[in-house]
This record gives sequence, C-alpha cells and structure tokens, in this order.
Amino acid sequence: MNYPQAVQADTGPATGFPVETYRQDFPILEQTVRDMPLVYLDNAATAQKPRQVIEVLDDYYRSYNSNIHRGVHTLSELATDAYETARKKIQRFINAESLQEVIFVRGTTEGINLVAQSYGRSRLGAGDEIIVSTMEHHSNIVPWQLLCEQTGAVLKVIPINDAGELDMDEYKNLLNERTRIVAIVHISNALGTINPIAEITGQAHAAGAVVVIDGAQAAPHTKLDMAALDCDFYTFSGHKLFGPTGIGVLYGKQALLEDMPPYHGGGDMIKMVTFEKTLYNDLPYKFEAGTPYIAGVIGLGAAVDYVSDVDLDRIHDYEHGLLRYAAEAAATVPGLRLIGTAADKASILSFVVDGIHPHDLGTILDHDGIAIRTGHHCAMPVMERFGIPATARASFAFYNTTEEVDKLVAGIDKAKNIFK
Ligand code: C6P
Repeated sequence: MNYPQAVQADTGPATGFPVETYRQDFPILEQTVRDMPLVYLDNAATAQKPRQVIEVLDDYYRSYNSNIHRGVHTLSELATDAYETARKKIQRFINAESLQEVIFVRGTTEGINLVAQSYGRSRLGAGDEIIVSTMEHHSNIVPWQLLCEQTGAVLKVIPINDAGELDMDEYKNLLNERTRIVAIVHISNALGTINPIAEITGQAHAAGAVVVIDGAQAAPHTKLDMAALDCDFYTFSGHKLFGPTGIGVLYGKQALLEDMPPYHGGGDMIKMVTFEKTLYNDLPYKFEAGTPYIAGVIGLGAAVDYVSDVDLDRIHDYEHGLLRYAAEAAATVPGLRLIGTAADKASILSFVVDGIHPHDLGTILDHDGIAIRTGHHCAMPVMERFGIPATARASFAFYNTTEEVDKLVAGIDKAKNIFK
C-alpha cells in the first residue's frame, strides 16, 4: 500500500530503529502459520519471547535448578542469587526506592487481588468507597467487587467519553472523604488509552485515598518510574513484557506493605511458627509464600535486561509511529470504525467493521497467518459503553513493521469482499 511519505518516514528504517535486527531475536517470528509468514499482532494478550529470555530459562533448568532461600548447597545458592538479582533488576527498571517494595506475584491479576484482600480487607468498612473506571479490565473490577461484598464498601465508576478517555471532571466529583482506594488502568487493553496516572494519583492523595495502578499494558510500552508516578501500588505481568507467563510484579510503598497482613500463608513468609503464634517474615518475603516461580523470576529479569537494552524511550517512539501508520491505514478502509481514539494512545488498534463480526474477521485473518484478538478483551463494560458486543484488536510490539500493518489492512479488505 502507498501511504504519504511523511508517515512512512516516521515508522520505517529511516527512524534508525533496527526493527529487522530485533526481529531476529524472536525465533517464533520466523515461522509460517497456514503456509503464510506469521504476522503476530496479539501482543496485548501476550508478547513473544526473545532468545535471550528463552536461553536463561533453559540454562536455569539445565544447570542450577534448585529451591531458593533454603539450601546451603551450591545450586541453591546460585538459584537464590539469580532470583534476588532479578529483584534488583526490577527495582531499577521501575525506579522503586527499595528492594522491599518489589514483590513477585503470578501476574497483574494476582497483584490486584493481593492489594484488595490484604490492604483492602484489613482497612475498609461499610460505606467506604472504591473508585474504578469504565475502561478497567475485569481483573481491576472483580477483586474490588469481592472486597465490597466482604466489607460493605461501595464501588464508584469514572465514565469515559466517546474517544475512550477518562472524564476527569467526573473523577474529581467522585472523590470525597469516603474514598479509600482509586484503582485505575495505566493503559487500557481494549482502547489503548494512556491515562494521566500522576494527575489521578495527586488528586486521590489530596482526598486521602491510596492509588492502585494496573500496569499490565504499560510495562512493555513506556518507561516506568514509581517515584515520579507516586502511586501506592503498581502491578504488571511478565508475559506481556517479553518474559515468562505465570510471573509478575507488585510494587507497593514500603510503609503500606509493612502494615499489611500476609495474603497467603505458608513456607518462606514466616520467621517462626508455633501453634500459639507465627511471626511473619520481613518484606518482601512476607508476601511470597511457598516455593515461587524461580525460573519465571529469573526469566523476567532477563526480559527486563533485554527491553532496557532496546530502550523503552526508543520503543515508545517507534511504536507511536507504527500506531499512527496503522490508524491512517485503517482510515482508508470504508466501514471500519476505530474504538478508542484518545489523544494519548499506545500500541492498540481496536475496531469494528460494518457487516463482519470480529470473530469472523479474526478467523479470516488467521488464514493469512495474521494473529489478532477478537472479543470483549475481558473489558465487558467498555463494550457496553460503546454499544458493541466485541471488537477486533491488533496490538503492536516493537518488532512489528509497517509491512505487517499493510498485510492486516489487505486481510480486512479480503474479509470485506468475502462478506459483500
Ligand atoms: N489482558 C488481553 O488480551 P494477567 O492475565 O494477570 O497477566 O493480566 C490481566 C490484565 C489486567 N489488566 C489489563 C489492562 C490487561 O490487559 C490484562 C490482560 C489480556 O488484553 C488478556 S485478557
């Protein structure tokens, strides 16, 4: 396809971003699907893994697989060292003040549930209020609904406008002295909207509330800086950040974490156990009960190294160009409507096409080796807000190219011809 030169120049090799070189780090991208080169545009669901991560996982299981914090033998010391080194890498990656503030969890979902059950359940009571927004993933809705059922707290919802942006005036109206928790997504998985987290946090703090940020979609696309955001809790998943599935991070301010009861009980989260009384371990171990996903943590450390080498500022700029290119290409398709047109957006193109159900579109694209996600994206209230059952969603990573966007658009054209 031919698009204006200015757009191409912004996204192609002219930017100096060596996308083809980076692609070679991802073995899975070399394969064909249904005899067509794989075009992987489902990165918001899970991102692919570079060989730098795969090799670290392989090395752990081949050379020093062992339990941590327990053994005095060499392998256990190696594994413990690698595990705790990964924590240091993540502390630097998110600019947390201390290692005690970095807790390993299974993923974003567990991070939010931990805060809801440990912080929320111990502190909230009947009539207290929790603010979420219309654009939340179910992982940032249901844990708060459970907490409301348990405590009698009440859920309040910030509406969004037609572009898929938070109504910040309404947010200010919702904040009051009963607000205890504000739980907001950093980047929406269904719309791509980037929310103004520092501003949201400042206003919540002024009202005396703590702030929990769902960073599942932000970590792979934007530099994280806990000191600058000043939120109280922030959580993300490793698998969207080019690391393993089943591992993630919960950041929490140390003073809050110190005061919170454990979420899970078991080994490693204790100092001393008798039948009369148990003394809990220090942070961060108080929240890491049982044998953790050791390989996952070490793999996540490797993923953080990798993505830091590529450089999140460069990733942000490249993806911004790619998204703009994709949005302009999509605008050339009659009957295609973007869902989510916020002024500040990241890497997600959610859309519907007249006369084609998103699932049919996804199936037809798959025949050409193009992987997108279709459905409600675990954000049913977003679908309800826009009056649609589902969208098709192409989500980009820094290894995607303008040629792949062209293939997506050609695939949509093909589907339209089939359904004509
Ligand atoms: N979104 C998507 O295709 P877990 O499953 O715990 O790693 O992440 C949950 C989650 C929480 N918040 C947001 C904003 C998310 O996008 C996700 C995961 C995937 O959009 C799977 S539904």
